[in-house]
Amino acid sequence: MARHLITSAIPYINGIKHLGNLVGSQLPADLYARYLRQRGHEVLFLCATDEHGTPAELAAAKAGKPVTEFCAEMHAVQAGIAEGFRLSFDHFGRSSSPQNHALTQHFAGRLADQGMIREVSEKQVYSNADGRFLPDRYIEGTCPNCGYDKARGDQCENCTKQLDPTDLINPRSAISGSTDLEVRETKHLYLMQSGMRGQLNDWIDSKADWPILTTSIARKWLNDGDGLQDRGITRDLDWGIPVRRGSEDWPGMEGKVFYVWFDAPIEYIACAGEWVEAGKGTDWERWWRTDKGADDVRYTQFMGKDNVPFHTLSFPATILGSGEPWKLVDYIKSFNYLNYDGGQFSTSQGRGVFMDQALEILGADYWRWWLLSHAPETSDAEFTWENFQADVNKDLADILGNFVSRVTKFCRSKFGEAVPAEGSFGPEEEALIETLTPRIRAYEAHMEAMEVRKSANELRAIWTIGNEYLQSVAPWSVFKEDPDRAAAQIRLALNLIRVYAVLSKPFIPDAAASMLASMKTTDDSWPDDVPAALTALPAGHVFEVPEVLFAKITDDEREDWQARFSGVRD
Ligand code: B3M
Ligand code: ZN
Repeated sequence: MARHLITSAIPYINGIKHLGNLVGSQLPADLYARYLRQRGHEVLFLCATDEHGTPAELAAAKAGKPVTEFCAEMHAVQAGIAEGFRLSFDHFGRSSSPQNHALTQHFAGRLADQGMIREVSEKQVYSNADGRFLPDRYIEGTCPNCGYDKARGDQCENCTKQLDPTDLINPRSAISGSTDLEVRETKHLYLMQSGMRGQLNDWIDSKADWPILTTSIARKWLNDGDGLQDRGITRDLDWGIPVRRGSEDWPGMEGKVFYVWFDAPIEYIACAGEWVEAGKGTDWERWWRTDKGADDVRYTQFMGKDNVPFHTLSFPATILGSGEPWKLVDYIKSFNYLNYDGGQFSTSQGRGVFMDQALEILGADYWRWWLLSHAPETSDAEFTWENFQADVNKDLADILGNFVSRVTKFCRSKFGEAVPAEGSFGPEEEALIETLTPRIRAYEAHMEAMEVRKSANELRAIWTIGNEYLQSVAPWSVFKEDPDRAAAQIRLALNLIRVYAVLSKPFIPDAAASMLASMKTTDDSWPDDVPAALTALPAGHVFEVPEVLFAKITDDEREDWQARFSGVRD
């Protein structure tokens, strides 16, 4: 039994995330959190909305609402959708919380005390047409590194390089498209992370077990001459955390706020404080301070590849630079992109299926299963409606659903709705148990290693074993000659349903719950001992035939959805 702190990249507040975002952070984080809880570990799984910065201001303006009201509403919307997908956060916080205000100001103060902050008088892009300073991400242009022509001033989405707006070739305002930009003088705080290259390099070097995707991105920017430049951590904006040095004013910084990427990762920590304030826990420092018990916490972060530089360079620089005993991440699981039907999912262009829309057409388990079993781990993956229909129908309806339905219905018709007592296990049953045991051990190993696709493949194989067993022993034929033998087979198969429910719960929690409910058991103990687990439901234990677990997606539905989601969302 260990203690696991798990965070998922915190979704930005300005809109609802698409399925590509979901599978790249929150969903695999949830899979891991659920699995570890089931195995008896103590888990704190945190997520939040990332609420500051210009995109929130602009989205609020577009919605005609004050930004605080907009954020509160959108937080509630996102929390509801997370619940719809059964994301089992211990707390879903807000980066605009008082806890994050205090902690962000605290970190800035500490960093200043440690000589890690310098003040820079800099020239910043002002848009005459828009009447405002343009934050980095609201300047677009051509990436000097890869030539991509829609690079943003903070980062190139194409090659992941962190940028400064003045690096862009042919810059323009992303708000109005205007090129009438001028440079004005303004003062900002810079985090002196460039001096930490050696320390960060050693830290990344010590992470030999991290996914190559994570370390390759980190190394790329560490070793690239300007990948670890000092970064501005303040902005000329209204909406954000006011720049203060701890609890003191910061002369010269009046009216400015911290950069959203400075305060967002600090929210991982602040969120634990919000969790306590919400009455869900008692001691957050035990998870985050190595001087207060967090040494034995294992901390895992989940995120899409575009978020890796901030988590491997800037946030660790903040933590290390503070000189305080905060917990550093132990493992970063990162993901490639999921593409949509021959192109990219795109929030800005409204292309693809968004989380709210997905739940309008199908239950969470369909999406959870398909997304996780196609997680973009070693390369980008692609969502197509044909593949979604085919795989969901095969895996969930034909393999798992069909097994549950055949076993329970056959039992009801021949023996009634209770586990039959007659007969005993023969060589086929011994063989089944023998194949199952190493499969379950392999599944555990993949789940522990956060190998999402491999875990899904193993789970599917485990379901298939049941179907194949049923097919080969054919209790419906055996029954005619030897009803006792058929009874033993069905006793085993009914027990297999319970075991399947337990193993499948991290992937498809709703179906797992229905399976356990139909088996009328609350025993969801993990099958450490497989033979014993297959006798957990004793002879005479009553059950009921469940409703159809997974209805098949019809061709009509598929075509309908394909048409409905072919355009762009406004
Ligand atoms: N908010 C991801 C996004 O919404 C970004 C992650 C922050 S993690 C500290 O695009
Ligand atoms: Zn680029």
